[in-house]
Amino acid sequence: MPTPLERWVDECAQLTRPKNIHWCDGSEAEYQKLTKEMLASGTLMELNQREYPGCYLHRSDPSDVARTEHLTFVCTSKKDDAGPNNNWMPPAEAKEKVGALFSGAMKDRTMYVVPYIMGPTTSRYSQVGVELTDSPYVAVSMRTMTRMGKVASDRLGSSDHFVRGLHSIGDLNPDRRFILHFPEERLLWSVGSGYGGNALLGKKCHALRLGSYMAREEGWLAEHMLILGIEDPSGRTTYVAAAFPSACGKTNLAMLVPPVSQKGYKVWTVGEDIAWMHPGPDGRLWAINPEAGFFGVAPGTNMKTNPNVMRTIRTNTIFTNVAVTPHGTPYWEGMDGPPPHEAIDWQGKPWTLDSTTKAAHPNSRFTTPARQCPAMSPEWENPDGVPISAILFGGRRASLIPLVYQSFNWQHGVFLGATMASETTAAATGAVGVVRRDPMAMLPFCGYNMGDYFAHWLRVGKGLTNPPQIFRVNWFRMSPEGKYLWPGFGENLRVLRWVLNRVHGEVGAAETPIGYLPYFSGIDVTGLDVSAGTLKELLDVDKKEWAEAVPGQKEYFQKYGDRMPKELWQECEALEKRLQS
Ligand code: OXD
Ligand code: MN
Repeated sequence: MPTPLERWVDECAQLTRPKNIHWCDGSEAEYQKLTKEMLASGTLMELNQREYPGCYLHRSDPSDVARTEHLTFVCTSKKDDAGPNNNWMPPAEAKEKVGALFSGAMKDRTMYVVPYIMGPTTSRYSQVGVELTDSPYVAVSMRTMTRMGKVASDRLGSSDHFVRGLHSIGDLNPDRRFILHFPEERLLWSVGSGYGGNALLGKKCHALRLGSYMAREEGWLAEHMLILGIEDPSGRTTYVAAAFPSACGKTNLAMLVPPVSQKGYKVWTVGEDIAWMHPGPDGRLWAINPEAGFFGVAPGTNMKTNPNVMRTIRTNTIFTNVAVTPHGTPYWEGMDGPPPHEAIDWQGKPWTLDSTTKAAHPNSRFTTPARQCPAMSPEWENPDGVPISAILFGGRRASLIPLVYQSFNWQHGVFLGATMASETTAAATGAVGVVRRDPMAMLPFCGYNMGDYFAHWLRVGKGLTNPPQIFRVNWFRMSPEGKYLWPGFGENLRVLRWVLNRVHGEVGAAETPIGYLPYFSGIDVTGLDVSAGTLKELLDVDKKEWAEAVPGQKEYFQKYGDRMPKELWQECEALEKRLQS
């Protein structure tokens, strides 16, 4: 009797007609073999193996360099269940339309059967998925990003309980590119892209879009959040989860290195992009990182902004769309040291210092194993996860939002997350630098109606006897002259210290209309080039500006009609009232 997996592989092979089928075991030998084949075909290029052993370069099609949100669909039976936050197609229509693109798509290609686990191998919170792909680049990247191969097929056995993901790079034409989610069937279909979040289906498609849908059904949270532990000088470690929109410094924050001034503190990385959080028997929220690797943004990464990741990516890393120096080493804008005089740019064209174009694509990436990161927490693969004491919501905002503030309670905290907005970045196609609403940094990743998502957050909070405290942060506030007011990076630890002090009830705070703000003495700025005046600007709450912002928030909530929980409307009104008094 064929297993459910064998039956489904057979069905997909009937549709896509691959020349061969390769069942991935996830072994080192298999990785080496696939790498060798990709070097021969030009899919990968060798980087300087003395300086970057086991590291390769991949160049994607120039039309395929970021997640494509406008081609991403949630196909629920009812349109309202996908919500105004998602593109929607009826499932039958989606299958017909995109089925035609899959038909014969793997002719002359190998289909790789990629079983994977999201989450630590033995955790009860982990999930098995299987991606069928015609891209060996995807297969090897999945080995880095997940627990891939035999370990996953062993866990699956003959069970029918797994997320099914069918992926073909198709012909890479954006007119024939679709990333489809069928949450009611735990099914993913992606065609026409070989890039990151579009193609490595375990990450955004499974762990976030389907994950969030399943989390609502089952009473937990799948979030676009890093997880870190902060060990203080007394040896106490406190765990924090933090949501930031794409390319807002999440990876850097997750691996923060305390500056010398912050002696005795240590930051431990548990995850840098996604958190699965379950209510525990003790009334706390427990988080696991479903991933096993980092798919991080390269530009701007250097020994100052993130020394830990710079060390991580020196071996066994695939770089995508970075530039290469004549020495065969990777290069991107913002790397350490002077830029090279000449290089080969991300499209394989000659580049010189005088060029007006970027050498690396602004969304160029590294795919690297988490276990190589020197800051990984000893708890990062704990099957029970880590207990979360604080949740941060952050965005990139030049004005309005203070450096940090705390919600009055869980419901108000959900309101802070729901009203998040941020300036857009290069992580998705579209204009960069435009302020867009991005509730909880989940706008591109929530696999169902966001009104229902807010209601789910409220419900989860009600079930926690010891919920995390909720904060908003903004490292990006600017002076009227356009200068960043806060130094950011490692110095963000000073803000995290206030968060810890609040969580442990060790410091007071000023009650303002928007939430609890630090007293000036609450943020340690010793030794920083941050004057008392600057700190005042960073923590300023301009009641008039805030009052002007509320109608925009209400207008956004209106989009969700009767799916919008009344509690969040009450929060709007309560905020308005506090601003008037
Ligand atoms: C990512 C993203 O790749 O958020 O993590 O775009
Ligand atoms: Mn992300």
